[in-house]
Amino acid sequence: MDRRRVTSLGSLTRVFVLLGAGVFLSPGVTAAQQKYKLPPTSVVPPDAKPNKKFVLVAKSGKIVIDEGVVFQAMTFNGTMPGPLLMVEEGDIVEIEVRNEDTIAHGLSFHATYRNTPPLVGNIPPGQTKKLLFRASYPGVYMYHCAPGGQGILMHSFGGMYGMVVVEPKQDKYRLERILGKKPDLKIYVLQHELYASGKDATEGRPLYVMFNGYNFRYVREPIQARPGDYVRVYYLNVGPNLTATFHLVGIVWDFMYYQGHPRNMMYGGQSSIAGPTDSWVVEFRVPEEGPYLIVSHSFGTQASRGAIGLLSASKKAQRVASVSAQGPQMPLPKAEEIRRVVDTFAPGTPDVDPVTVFRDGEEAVIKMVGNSFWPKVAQVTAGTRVSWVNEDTFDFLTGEMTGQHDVVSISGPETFALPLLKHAEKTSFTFKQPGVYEYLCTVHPYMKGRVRVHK
Ligand SMILES: [Cu+2]
Repeated sequence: MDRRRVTSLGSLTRVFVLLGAGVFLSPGVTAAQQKYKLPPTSVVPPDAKPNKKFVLVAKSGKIVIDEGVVFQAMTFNGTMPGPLLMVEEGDIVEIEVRNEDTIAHGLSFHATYRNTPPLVGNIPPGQTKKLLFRASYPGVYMYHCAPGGQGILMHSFGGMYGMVVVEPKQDKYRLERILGKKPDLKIYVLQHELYASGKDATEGRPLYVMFNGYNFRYVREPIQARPGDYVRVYYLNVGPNLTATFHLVGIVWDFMYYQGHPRNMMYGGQSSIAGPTDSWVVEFRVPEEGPYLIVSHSFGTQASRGAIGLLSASKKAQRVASVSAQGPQMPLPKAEEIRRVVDTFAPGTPDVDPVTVFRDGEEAVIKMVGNSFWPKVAQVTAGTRVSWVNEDTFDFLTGEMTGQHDVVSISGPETFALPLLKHAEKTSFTFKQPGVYEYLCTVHPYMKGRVRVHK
């Protein structure tokens, strides 16, 4: 700006602005600032006595994610998402993490304002570790498995995550203050993606995107409410890849709070945008009877893939006080009732992992990407050289923490054990005997592939 043009009028304006700020703005801001007490971090002495305790058990297993659809998951406590953990601001919390699996796991706990990897970072099979912390900040947080390095990313694709809510003590949510009551209904919604392969996972092409562990879970069983109800939604987008826009058809939020902190308040709003691990608390009143769709407004990649629910309002609704973000615990269907098995890291049913046929005389190249082989099932004729190339770029560290892979036969007419590969390294084997060969990566034993060799 030309300084000569900043005349006495400019100076006068500045005086008014300063006066205005002093007279009208400062007292409010200052009062709020004065009232606000900066919380301590989460660091507590090792002998601090927890007033809340939780146990998270890491294990792998099959879970049901749709009618007749089974997912080979890595879980906390056998469900995906794992348990909904609720504490209050200021609580001293102990989380015991037991690894009952055959591979390393760990824990990353986003409500914790301290260095957690030395405490619960990498937990070998059979071991138990503990995290002790103060829940310093209110909000809606994610927790997930964190064995370290590449394993942190892969175990998130496997389904090891859940929601943590730290209820505020210092402040209240605005609608609670205005209405002078607690919510009639609390809905905890965790949005998450499932991938058919490590390749899809690293490319962000989900097979399913769901709320709380099951495709269209709340379309099948709508959440009940009554007109006039005060509803508070705790929404967390786990991802692990996609950004979501959470929306309720027919509702304008009265208030929304970014990350669930009561001070991060906005008025009104149709949707809340959430990248992976972003969260919101949104509050509204149920305006009248009727169905209200709960969706991720990313229609093609998310809503159509399972991220739709229903809030059903009627005067005589039998409503519950809260809807948990924990995945359902359903018995596995009988063998003949299983339509599909999805396994991100190993061959599932042929409809998700069809056979890729390589032509004669062509080099058959199988990629290793996202701790899975691609294609997972290959077909070649006898005498064909098959090559494996490692497309995983995180080739630091070792064990579950690395993206280095090898190729070792489990069964088949011939045996082979090919060397450990770093990123962009390649190895080959020529199959001479016809038959079906099953193989795995010994670093990540759940990473499996199959080669069918024809005459
Ligand atoms: Cu894990």
